[in-house]
Amino acid sequence: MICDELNGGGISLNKKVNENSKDEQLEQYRVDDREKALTTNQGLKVSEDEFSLKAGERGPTLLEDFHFREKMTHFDHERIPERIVHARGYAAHGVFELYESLQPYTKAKFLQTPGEKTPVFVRFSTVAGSRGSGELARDARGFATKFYTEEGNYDLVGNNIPVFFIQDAIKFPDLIHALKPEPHNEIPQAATAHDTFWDFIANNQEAAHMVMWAMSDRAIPRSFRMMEGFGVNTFRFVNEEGKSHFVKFHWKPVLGVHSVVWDEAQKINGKDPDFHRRDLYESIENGNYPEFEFGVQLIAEEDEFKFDFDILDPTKLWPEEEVPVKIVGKMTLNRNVDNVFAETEQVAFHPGSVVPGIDFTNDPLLQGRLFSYTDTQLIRLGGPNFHELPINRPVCPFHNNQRDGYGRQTINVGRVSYHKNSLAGNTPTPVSEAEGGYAHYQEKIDARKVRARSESFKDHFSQATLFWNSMSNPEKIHIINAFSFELGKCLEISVRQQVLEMLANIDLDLATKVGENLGLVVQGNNLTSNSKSSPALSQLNTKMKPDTRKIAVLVGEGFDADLAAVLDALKANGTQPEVVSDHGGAVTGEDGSLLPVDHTFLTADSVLFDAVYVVSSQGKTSMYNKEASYFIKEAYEHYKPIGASFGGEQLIDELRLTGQLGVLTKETGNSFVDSFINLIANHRFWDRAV
Ligand code: HDE
Repeated sequence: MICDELNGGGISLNKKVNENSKDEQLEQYRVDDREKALTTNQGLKVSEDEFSLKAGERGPTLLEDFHFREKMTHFDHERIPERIVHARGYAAHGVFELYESLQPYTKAKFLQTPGEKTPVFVRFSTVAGSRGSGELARDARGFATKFYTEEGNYDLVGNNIPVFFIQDAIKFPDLIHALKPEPHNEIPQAATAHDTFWDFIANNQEAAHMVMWAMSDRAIPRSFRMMEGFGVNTFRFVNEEGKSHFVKFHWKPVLGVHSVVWDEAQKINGKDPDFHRRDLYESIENGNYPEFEFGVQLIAEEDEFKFDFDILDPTKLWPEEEVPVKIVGKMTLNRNVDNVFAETEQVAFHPGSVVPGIDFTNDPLLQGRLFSYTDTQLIRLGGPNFHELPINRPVCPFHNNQRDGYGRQTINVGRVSYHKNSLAGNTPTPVSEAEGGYAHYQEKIDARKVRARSESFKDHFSQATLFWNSMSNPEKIHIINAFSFELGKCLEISVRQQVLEMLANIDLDLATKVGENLGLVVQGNNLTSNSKSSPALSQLNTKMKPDTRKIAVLVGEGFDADLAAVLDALKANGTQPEVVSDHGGAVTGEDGSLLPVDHTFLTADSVLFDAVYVVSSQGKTSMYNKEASYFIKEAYEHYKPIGASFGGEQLIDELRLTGQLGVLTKETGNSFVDSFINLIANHRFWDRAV
């Protein structure tokens, strides 16, 4: 489609929408202040910016100092309300490319032609914490994508967990009140480990399934680049013939789904609370563009009732083994934002921003979301014109009779701002469905108005059990430990006991083990008898790749001259070795060569790396050995791969780690690199005795 008009800062004239369209549009708003004269906002050149205007050098500041007043007033108003949920987020630009046409299922233009590219903007987030909170909180992650299509913006506002806590949007304020820090003391920040959250869960057992995910490794991702995304709600595709399919959306990370361990997560929150945003930012700056494949699960309308769960229930997933995920495209994030406030903070997503061919279902959570998102932007972004902010503007023209409001930028010319009219030839005018006008799917509804929940939504445990059954042994241990940690932080024994009884409805063994850790006895029985499992749910079945993994290379003075070749080989295999030593600057090799030091033991920590490589050094101090030993032992306890060569084996031996699972000491040269890369690709060695 050709965008044939310039629309209030829209894209250039007569230009087809392509992967660069959004960037070109944003370019019109970029301002580079470097090497310019300082002015006020009125454009007046300023001669002095150090001192306010005073009555005498030691006298009071004068009201007439308009420069001081403007500067200070602007500063005083620089903050806007943070998002009530998903406040802590980070975003990037990218492109979505379609592999396979979805034309049989949807008429959405950006999903028709293989090879078609659409600009996207993606914001990842945690849910519970405020804007400055640590990023390794145990929490779901938001995964919101804005597609700037030729038919308008399409927002896929998802999470990294495929189900949700509640079935009806009316309970969302209750859930979030329980989840957020407790109101009497505002503790704890960005954590579910407190009484009100677990009290809510135990008394609203539709949350059983989601809480299993939230206590699993999924809630502590290694990277935004290594987590799945899910649309969660059931949407509807409608094709050119008007035929409809139910659809669930998926993002699958090309690097696989990987997590850190809980002890590590807590330490990272202290050592580097920006760990996830730094990872995303640096990956893009280094050209390691994060990639996610796009998939859809489709159910024909006539098959709506063929499943042993209600396909509109947002606490249920569609097992991939029953309804395969059809991979049809890929998104690549390739550009960091220029300004976090202007883009990441001001972006406004809305699951109701759809294009022709994508429609809603009666999923009662989705129905409520359709109201909430615009409403929240009105307070957060200060009025009804947030669609005019550069990051939110569609790349195609938009015309209607909406006018005025705070911060209006468009100058709508002419005197007609109403429909119908004769003075402007009855324009802007609605267009037919055939011409691209959005027409809602004509679903037949024949019902009474009731405040009720469908009987088909009342099984809260079968899929919670399915999830549990699908976990590998280490994943089960992590879940048991997570429940034990969270409930252990609850002050009310009654809350702990109630959750334990809920767990007994999912799996008696799970409940018993958590009970043992808490010193409590399970009273109830296992309600469910679901023995099904879904291999797709276990992270042990994910893709294993060494790409972009960070290796801490522990080096002291006097290292072997052949080390450089090993580091090059590790880089050639896609990993990122970074040198850590006991001092900054550079370390000197036995042949006099210099190796720049990236971090010292003061500024780096094993929790910030995926693997450790230990190299000998003749000039090691006892302090070096102490620091390196701590580093290695901690990495070992977090199940990470460890390699040693050029005499580094000695320290590994002293730590009694030689021969342990995932510890490589016996090989050298290319064989060492190959074996070490395999260990790194393995991510963690869960079966290691710690
Ligand atoms: Fe949201 N959600 N949500 N949510 N949500 C918001 O909108 C809401 C839900 C999700 O990076 C808010 O702009 C209700 C499910 C993401 O800017 C708010 C319900 C899923 C983001 C809101 C849900 C999400 C939000 C707060 C239950 C996964 C961050 C700020 C009916 C599919 C988007 C904002 C960004 C943000 C409401 C449930 C994902 C208050 C009422 C399920 C990724 O409107």
